[in-house]
Amino acid sequence: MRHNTWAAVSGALAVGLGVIGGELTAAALSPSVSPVSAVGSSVIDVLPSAVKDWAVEWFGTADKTVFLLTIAVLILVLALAAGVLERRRSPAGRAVILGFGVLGAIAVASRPQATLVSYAAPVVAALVAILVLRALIRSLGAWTLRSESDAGEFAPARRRFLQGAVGAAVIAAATGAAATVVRSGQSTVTQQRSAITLPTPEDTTPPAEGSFVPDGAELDAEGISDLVTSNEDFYRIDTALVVPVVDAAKWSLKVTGLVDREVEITYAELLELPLIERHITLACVSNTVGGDLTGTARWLGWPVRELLARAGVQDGADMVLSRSVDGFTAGTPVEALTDDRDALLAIGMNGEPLPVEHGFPVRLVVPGLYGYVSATKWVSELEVTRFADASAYWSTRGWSTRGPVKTSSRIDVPRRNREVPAGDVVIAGVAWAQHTGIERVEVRADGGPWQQATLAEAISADTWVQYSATLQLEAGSHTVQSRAKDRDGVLQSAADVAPAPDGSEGLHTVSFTVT
Ligand SMILES: Nc1nc2c(c(=O)[nH]1)N[C@H]1C(S)=C(S)[C@@H](COP(=O)(O)O)O[C@H]1N2
Ligand SMILES: [Mo]
Repeated sequence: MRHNTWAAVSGALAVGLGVIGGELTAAALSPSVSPVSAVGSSVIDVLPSAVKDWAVEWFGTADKTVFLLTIAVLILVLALAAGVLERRRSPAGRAVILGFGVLGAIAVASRPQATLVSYAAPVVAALVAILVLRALIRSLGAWTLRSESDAGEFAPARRRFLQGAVGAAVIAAATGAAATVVRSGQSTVTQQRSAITLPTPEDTTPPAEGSFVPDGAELDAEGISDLVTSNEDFYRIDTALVVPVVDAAKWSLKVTGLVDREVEITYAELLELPLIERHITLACVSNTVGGDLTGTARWLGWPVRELLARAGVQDGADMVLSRSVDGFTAGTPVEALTDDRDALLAIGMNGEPLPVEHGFPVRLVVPGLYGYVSATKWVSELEVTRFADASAYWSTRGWSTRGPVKTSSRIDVPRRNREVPAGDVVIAGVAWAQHTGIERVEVRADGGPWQQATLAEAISADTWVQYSATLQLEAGSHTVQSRAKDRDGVLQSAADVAPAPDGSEGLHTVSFTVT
């Protein structure tokens, strides 16, 4: 192999060892802020305002694996370059690595969870990478020199370099494996979560005399969305590259800002309070018409208004800026958290403690508002403030400050491009207008007259409702649409509107073949 190739390999080995050293240091000292996750999260935070269209897509479909792979490839390319640079123009390669160490430290500094010990990880990473690179490139230099001056003499120098390189690779593999084991050992929060016994709610969703779901809330239409979405199937949207790991025993929520007195509540205190359980349909503002970024769960929690009442919201405050441990913020109208709609500080989802990726130990759930302005997961602070004085995460990135959910309906069956037998064709799906409720749903085929669908019983105004209709369709291709009307008499918008900046509009349109 050419010497430049070996120099590049040296760069990759050095940076690889450095990254592993940094991740191990972070695992030991500061688990929630590793250099790699900090760099990734910083890139996510910085990019959207710079590349707006791209941000819109990122917001909708957070493809974290592709993103992490891209970062890994970028690091690899730079590591290879650093190796070659170090061989040709020492210490330029080490300077590149030092530069990356500094960037890593800046990224760590930008993380809200960072403490002083968090900086140990980028320092260790840079130090290890620099020392290994220098050692390998020196030994490569000795071999190169010999091979140029005396072909017979270069065997020992070559052997020494190869031993060093193989040694580094073996150490990288071993520590990499060790790091994986350490990381999986950090599942203490997962264990803690499964050990929690949720209290019995004082009150459940009306009209729940002994049952959460009224008779007739579920229609018998094959392929229709489950009325209650399972935790496994529930959509997930957040900016967290690595799911925040929050120890419930150490968790607390502070109420600050324009309040008569700051109050703080712990998880143990929350468990002792009279909790209520509500079915609430959550929706993401990025959901496209007919999309699947919406779901209904049974949430167990304490009404946010009770906590705000303890603190005493001062006159003039109109917004609560909820903050997550990972820095995400949402700006919610005070009114939505204090009126009768039962906005919750949720600790349970469908009978289980909140899943880690859905906000364990505590999150907000507010009926009627899109998640980005209300549903803060891993919530740690409620700052009572004014819309005029504060902006939330997505509001500074081109999304609307206010985010009421728009009335919408979705066709679940028939699926797009399916073949269905001629005759009675069942059109079924779900419709939602959180906090207002659905009055009726209509469907039509091929632009014909609207026909009223059968509406199931609603659990509450805050949940979606199943509907179904039977149309007579002849063989051939057909297109069906649905539209909902809310209980204020407002019809679902038929305009073709994209999700940004305040939610999609339009009629879900599904084409299929009748045979
Ligand atoms: N900490 C945190 N909370 C967050 C977000 C986030 O990025 N970080 N995303 C919000 C958005 S945009 C939505 S739609 C909901 C989604 O909640 P889910 O992932 O439990 O479905 O969470 C909200 N809460
Ligand atoms: Mo969202």
